Amino acid sequence: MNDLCVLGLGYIGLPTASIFATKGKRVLGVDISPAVVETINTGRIHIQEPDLDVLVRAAVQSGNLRAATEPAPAAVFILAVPTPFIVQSDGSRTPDLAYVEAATRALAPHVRAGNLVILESTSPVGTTEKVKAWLEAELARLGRDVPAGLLYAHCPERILPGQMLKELVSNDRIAGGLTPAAAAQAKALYETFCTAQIFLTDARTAEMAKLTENAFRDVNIAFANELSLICDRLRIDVWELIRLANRHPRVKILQPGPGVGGHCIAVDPWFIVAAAPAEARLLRTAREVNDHKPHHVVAQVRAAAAQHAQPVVACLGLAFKANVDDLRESPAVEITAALADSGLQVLAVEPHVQALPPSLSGKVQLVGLEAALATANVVVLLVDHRAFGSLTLAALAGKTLIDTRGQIR
Ligand code: SAJ
Repeated sequence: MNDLCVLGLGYIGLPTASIFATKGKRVLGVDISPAVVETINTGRIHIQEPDLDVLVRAAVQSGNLRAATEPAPAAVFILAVPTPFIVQSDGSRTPDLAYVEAATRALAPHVRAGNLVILESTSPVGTTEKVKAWLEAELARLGRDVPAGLLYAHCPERILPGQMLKELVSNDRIAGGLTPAAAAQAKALYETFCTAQIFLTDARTAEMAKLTENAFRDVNIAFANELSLICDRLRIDVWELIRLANRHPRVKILQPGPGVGGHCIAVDPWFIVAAAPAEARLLRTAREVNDHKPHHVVAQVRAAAAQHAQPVVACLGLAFKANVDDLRESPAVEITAALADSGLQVLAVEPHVQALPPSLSGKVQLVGLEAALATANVVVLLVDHRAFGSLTLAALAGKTLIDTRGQIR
């Protein structure tokens, strides 16, 4: 029998399944995509993350990691599926737990007495309780009794894209159980590879802790983004301002950018806002400030383009942040699409992808950095990729530069 069955082989499930496998656990990785399953079973990967290819290859070659489209019995089940939000007609965002519910229900034929079910997906408060209720409802539907001693815990991941493998091992973790025994068993499991501290708590506190961490960062980035708008109005260099203010021993302002992207920080605060709308006023405003920033950048670029008789805009970077290939919820994609939709000729440079996402294909041309700089007269730095690190103001002489990351000096 498998020691572990990990449901969802994306940015969290795949590294987690692989690291357990390299530590000697027999792991079945499950994904609904046959293409993902086939890729992993041949020791390759479908996402980009430094050193993940080496880890997955080692896990598969050891014989301890196997991928399939259906779960199978295991001692521990880990749910690592997406938890997006749904935009309601009134503009509010509510969590979409459909993937968690479907993955939980898929476990029902396979759970046995004493199994531990761990929810790793970032989830609204109360989701671990729902996992238990969904599993019990599905067992009833199948005519099965609830196996004795099933345990449930929430152990949110905290790893930073771009540094996942390091942080997987060295970040402190939280193990929140529906019961103390569940939390203790989850802790014992993660000690297989986690060299940092693992703190025990209840599932609701663990769920809220994960949301709180990302909401904290969102509010702090919103502060920086709001400062950048204020500085634009007051004709102050925001980067210089932040550098100077951060010399105060208790001030640590983050960096403004084109907006906040990715599947975590731009999403998770909404789970708190949806659960406590009257109280979460600052969190909602931070989301609105960060979501507004791409519109500000689009307006800046359009104003700059209007100064040229035949404007050609080069958008440098499409990923949601530096040195990753992830275009999900990327403000850079949103800005590039909006510029193309406004009728401008737009070239996109993204060294981390081979093809444009659907929202851009047919609208903009994906080109190399040199080709873009040879043609464009308006250059918009959207992502501070290392690949753009050698760009200087001198090299861009004669062009209008909009540097949303404050990188080019
Ligand atoms: N950003 C700024 N200015 C900054 C820092 C970030 O504009 O000073 C932007 C980035 O460009 C990006 C977005 O914010 O668009 C988010 O990037 P990030 O690097 O702050 O965070 P993520 O989304 O890659 O990962 C976060 C991390 N959470 C925290 O740092 C509290 C990570 O530890 C979590 O595991 C991850 O979310 C997750 O999966 O929840």
